[in-house]
Amino acid sequence: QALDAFIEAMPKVELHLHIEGTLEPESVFRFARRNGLSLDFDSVEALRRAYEFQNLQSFLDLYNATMGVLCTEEDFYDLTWDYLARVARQNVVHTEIFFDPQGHTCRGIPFASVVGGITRALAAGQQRFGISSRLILCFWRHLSEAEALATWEQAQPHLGCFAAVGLDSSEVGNPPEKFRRVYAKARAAGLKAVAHAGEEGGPDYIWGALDALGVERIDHGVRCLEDGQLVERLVREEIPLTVCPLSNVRLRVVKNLGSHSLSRMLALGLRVCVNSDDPAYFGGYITENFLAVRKALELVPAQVLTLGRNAIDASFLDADEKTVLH
Ligand code: ES4
Ligand code: ZN
Repeated sequence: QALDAFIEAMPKVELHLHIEGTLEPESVFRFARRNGLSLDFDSVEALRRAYEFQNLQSFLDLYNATMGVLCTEEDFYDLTWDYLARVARQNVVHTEIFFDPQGHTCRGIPFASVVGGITRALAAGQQRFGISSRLILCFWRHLSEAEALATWEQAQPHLGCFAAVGLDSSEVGNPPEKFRRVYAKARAAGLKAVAHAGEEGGPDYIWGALDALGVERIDHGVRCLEDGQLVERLVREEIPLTVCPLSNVRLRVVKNLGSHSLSRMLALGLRVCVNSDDPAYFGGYITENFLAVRKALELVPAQVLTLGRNAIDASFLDADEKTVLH
């Protein structure tokens, strides 16, 4: 397939990537060993076999547990560096990275160690690989508004490190409206806003993210198709949707890739792009996601180009930086 060679060579922009979701089983063991922690798994193979999920929650249970091996600033540096070194080989030129501070501060890890390790690696990755980046602070939506507000306070000395705030973890039962106030504070401080919505939750969660949180992008958003008026608005307002095809299959948001609505969303004029979400857990980084949808949905070159360009346009890069990538 000539298009596959094009996909591999294409300079790519990633907009939906949880840095803790790049924790490969080998690294779980490496970090556990150097931090003197014991694991519930006997081997790398046993851990990898546990990467089999029924739904979002069964994934989050494992993800929230394995990130417990990340303890020191050096761990966060190495995690981020390993990710950048890997995707440099996939021709990723710009990446916007989520992190979950509450997954670490709840274990007594200083906020500054997390942010320091990640941002030092991002700066080194820019130097070494020429990969530009933005960092997005995510609130865990299964925790309370008070805990999100406390996290926002802890973030104050580091606001210059963040391009945006985001919202992730268990969607259903934790609607966007719960975080209206903390998002208002973040936007008042000059940050942009994104939120996971319409992955397991219905169209109401997407309406809520737009209206209560003022987001500029929707992460996932695949369930927007259940609401014609919502689709019309997303098209009219050119709201980007950061779709994650392999994630949707592995978390059983869709039955299989062949029934994924990505090409239908493109045809409707939605600003969709292809992303990897938690690549260590879902079987692929951005190139594998592109190759899998190319094959399953029989994408043509124009569709691949649109997906790649949508990501450039939807990024938080400056207008002149976008022009260079186009
Ligand atoms: C996530 Cl796929 C997904 N959905 C919601 N929250 C998340 N955190 C990490 N991956
Ligand atoms: Zn995600």
